[in-house]
Amino acid sequence: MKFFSGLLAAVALAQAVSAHYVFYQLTAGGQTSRDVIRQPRNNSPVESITSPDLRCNASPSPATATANVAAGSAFTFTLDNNFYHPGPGAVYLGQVPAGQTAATWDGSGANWFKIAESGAKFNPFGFVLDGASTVSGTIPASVKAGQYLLRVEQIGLHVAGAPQWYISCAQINVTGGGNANPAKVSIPGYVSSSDSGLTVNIHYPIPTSYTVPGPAVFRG
Ligand SMILES: *[C@@H]1O[C@H](CO)[C@@H](O)[C@H](O)[C@H]1NC(C)=O
Ligand SMILES: [Cu+2]
Repeated sequence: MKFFSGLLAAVALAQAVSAHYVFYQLTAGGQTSRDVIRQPRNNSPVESITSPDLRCNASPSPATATANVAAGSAFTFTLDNNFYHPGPGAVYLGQVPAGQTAATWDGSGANWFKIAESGAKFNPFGFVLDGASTVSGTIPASVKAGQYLLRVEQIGLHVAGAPQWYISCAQINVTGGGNANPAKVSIPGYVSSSDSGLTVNIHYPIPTSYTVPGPAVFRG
C-alpha cells in the first residue's frame, strides 16, 4: 500500500504542477516576445474578484521590454497549454498615466477599456476559445499613441460560482493612432460577482445565451 499511496501522491503533485495555464508570449508589431510580458509567477488562476491581482496576475515578474505596436495592427497572445477550462476571453488596453511608463504603472485607476472579447457558441453549447491556445485582436486605429498595458484574460467557468481568471499583461507603446477617448473602467471593479457571465452554471441547465463579463468592446 505504501507504493500505491506514493503513486497517488505523485499523480496529485503532477496535476498540481501541470494544471492551469499561462499567457507567456505576445506577437505584435512584427515581433514575437516573452520579454514584453509581465510573466506570472505560476500558472494558478486569480480567484478574488476584488483583488488588485485581477489587473496583471499575482506579483508577476517585471517585463524587460516594451513592444512598439502600430495602432490598427493585430496582436496575438500565446498560451503555454490549451484552454481546457471552458470560459470567455477578453483583451483590455490600460492607458499609462502621465508621469509613468508601461514598466512602472501598477494598473490602478479607471484607465482600462475592452478592445476584444470571445464568448460562447450554441447547439452544442461551448466557448469559442475551448481547446485553442491563442487569443488575438487588433489595436483600434483611433486610440491615442503612447504607453499602455495590453491585458489578456480567460475566465475558467468549470466550477459554478467560482470563476478563475487566467491573466497576463504586456507592455506596449502604441504608435500612430488618433484621438479617441473611450469610456474607461477600473480593475478590479470592471466586473461584478453578480454578473450573469460569471454566476452561470455552464453544466446545468445548458445556457441558451451568454454575455461576456465587463464593458462593451471599444472598436475605434
Ligand atoms: C513610442 O513610440 C514613439 C513613436 O510614436 C516613439 O517616439 C517613442 O520613442 C516610443 N517610446 C518608447 C518608450 O519606445
Ligand atoms: Cu486549472
